[in-house]
Amino acid sequence: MNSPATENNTAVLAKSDILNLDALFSSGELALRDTVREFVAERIRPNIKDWYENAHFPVEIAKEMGALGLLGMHLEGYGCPGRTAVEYGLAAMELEAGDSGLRTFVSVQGSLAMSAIHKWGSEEQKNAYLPGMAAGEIIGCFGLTEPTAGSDPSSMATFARRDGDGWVLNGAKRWIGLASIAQLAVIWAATDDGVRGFLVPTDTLGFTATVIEPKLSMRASIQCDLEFEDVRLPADAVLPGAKGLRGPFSCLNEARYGIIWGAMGAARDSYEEALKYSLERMQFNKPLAAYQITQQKLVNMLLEIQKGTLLAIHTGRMKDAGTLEPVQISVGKLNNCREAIQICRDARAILAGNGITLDYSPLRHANNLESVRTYEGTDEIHTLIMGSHITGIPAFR
Ligand code: TGC
Repeated sequence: MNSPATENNTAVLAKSDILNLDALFSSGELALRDTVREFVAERIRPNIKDWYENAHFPVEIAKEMGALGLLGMHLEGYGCPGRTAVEYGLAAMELEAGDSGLRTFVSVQGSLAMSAIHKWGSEEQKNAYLPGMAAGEIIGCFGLTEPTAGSDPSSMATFARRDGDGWVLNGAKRWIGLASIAQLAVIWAATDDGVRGFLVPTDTLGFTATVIEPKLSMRASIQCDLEFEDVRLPADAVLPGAKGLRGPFSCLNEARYGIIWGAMGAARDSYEEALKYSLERMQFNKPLAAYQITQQKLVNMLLEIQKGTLLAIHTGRMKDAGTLEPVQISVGKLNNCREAIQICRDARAILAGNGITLDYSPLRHANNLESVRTYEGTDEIHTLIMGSHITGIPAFR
């Protein structure tokens, strides 16, 4: 039997948008998606195997992403691109089709560090940092999670005490993306006045960032342990608008929102890899795609990709309309991470032995998604946020 794949891969893949979801986007949104898709094809796809194998984050890509308008892209003013939530989502989807680690960089920089300053910072802080961060000249990180405070940030031990006009910071953070290459850290700490956010230049005496390694997931990305030993900060280091956990949680909403889209990017890439492979790979004198079990796997993957993408689009439209609630973000993050990881694993199964090499993307994506389903609220936390919403009973404690 002849294989149709090599004749026209593009035409085969085009049939995968069965519901014609592309019709739900404007021409401007599709153009932005294509630009990011090209960037991923040129800059990420040819290199990701080496970056992943060597646990390398290509720091030079920060300025390239800044030039493309990918950093803080849905923030207004202060040199930020001012794109819509849907456009930001489409970019996240394309970037994560390349690799979750690269999408995570955009997310930590834009949705966490920049959005903390944009939402809660003074005019002076916004002017000092946001233009450079949007350009990728200043890299930021966001320190909330601690060695003993992951799902429950209210138990954080990091403390900032008043010292004259300023502050002295002591404590530790864990799993902080980009921290060893960042110039600026947004650090959340308990104070006598509740949780506050602080802007900490990473060259401040007493600030240490140590890369966590080796990792089995998100290897083309950096996560760190942080230590603060009598870190002295001026009075104007504090973010004036943020008081209590609402401050960091509202930034997590932004990052969780991007994941709804990003996870579907990793799933789509895995599906496409499996579809192409199944059309080319001959066994028992016919392509794998000719077997009913393979077709069932592919169809089940595609069903969830189309549903998950619809969920992302709906969520994005609500965000742009200003009606999106945190519990609705939990719906998308929980569902799309859960489905994406299953899709990547099923794609790996179609690739069989070849699927365990870095020559193919699905197992790399599946491993990455173990991190993605864990950070910004685990599956369990998003389940409990929804459970609390529908029953009125918070079961976190
Ligand atoms: P609770 O008492 O319910 O709320 C405390 C205050 O926060 C408000 N709030 C939110 N505000 C905006 N958006 C949300 N999603 C919010 N969730 C809660 C709430 O209204 C309240 O405000 P106020 O003004 O009344 O004080 O808080 P809780 O502690 O009971 O919440 C429970 C729970 C489980 C929902 C929460 O703790 C939670 O979401 N836990 C998960 C934490 C999480 O996602 N951590 C991941 C952090 S990722 C990270 O640090 C690394 S970033 C990635 C990287 O660097 O690579």
